[in-house]
Amino acid sequence: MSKNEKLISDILKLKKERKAVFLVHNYQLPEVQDIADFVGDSLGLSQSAVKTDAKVIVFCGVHFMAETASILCPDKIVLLPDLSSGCPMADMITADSLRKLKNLHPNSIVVSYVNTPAEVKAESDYCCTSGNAVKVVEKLINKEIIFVPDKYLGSFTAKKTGKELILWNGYCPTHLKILPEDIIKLKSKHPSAKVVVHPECRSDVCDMADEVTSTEGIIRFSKTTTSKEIIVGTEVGMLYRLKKEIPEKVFYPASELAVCPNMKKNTLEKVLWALEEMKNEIKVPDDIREKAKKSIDRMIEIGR
Ligand code: CIZ
Ligand code: SF4
Repeated sequence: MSKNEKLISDILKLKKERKAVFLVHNYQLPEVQDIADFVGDSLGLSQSAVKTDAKVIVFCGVHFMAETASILCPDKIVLLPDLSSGCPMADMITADSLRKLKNLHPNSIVVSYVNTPAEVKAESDYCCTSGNAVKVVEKLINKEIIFVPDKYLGSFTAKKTGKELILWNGYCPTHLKILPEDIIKLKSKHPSAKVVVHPECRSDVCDMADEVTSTEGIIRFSKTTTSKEIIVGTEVGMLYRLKKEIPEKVFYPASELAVCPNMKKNTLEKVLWALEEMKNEIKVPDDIREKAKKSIDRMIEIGR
């Protein structure tokens, strides 16, 4: 038995004993994606968690995603295998700084991207994902709309909806590694390839794409496009799932440098240790949870 096979067999045995479910984000390591019950985006994963009767959720993703699972599943124990796996973009905004911004715009309404700490969601009117930001903002009739923290998703959403948004200077350091020249180079090498990128990419990169969409949107686009070759502008972990689910097509990462170090911290060993010791629990306190849940519920309501 190889080292990984032994680890996986130990993990699966404990998983059964603990009545756990494994939720794994699209950007996680291949071997971690392979043990998942569900692979997907942060909101989709949390919503699938609501539907299971598992007692324990092992969330292989970053901190704000485990918090979102805790907000939607308060009766379940949510474990994050590596507690230090945060999201630098989510940490670019705090509840305090958002309150200050709201004070400057007393008539505004706040939309926060799911990549935010729970305290920020609690200060927000609406939550949104990269997949539904346009739909959420379109629905709002307010004159002043604050959008935090991603200025690139915010700019993309402003352009698509034709609305002016009050933006925050947040960004994803990983997606910023993807440059226009990377797309130009790949397009000249593979002229019939389509380009799909995540809206966390720079605006000039988004402008060059055939489609700008969330990770789940990238899966859908890749399945439905008639093109056999696809250039993918997002975190490189995405390529593993794309190749696995759509083996008949060829995928090129827009940049090999687009690696999110935090997403790679949840290793198989850490999944095992978290389950063995039932440690690294993420629990959002009730007062914050209730307020944060309202912003998520309003978003889900718009999606219906
Ligand atoms: O919400 C998520 O899972 C993120 C951060 C990316 C995406 O577009 O799915
Ligand atoms: Fe945060 Fe970017 Fe990593 Fe996603 S890829 S978790 S937005 S740093």
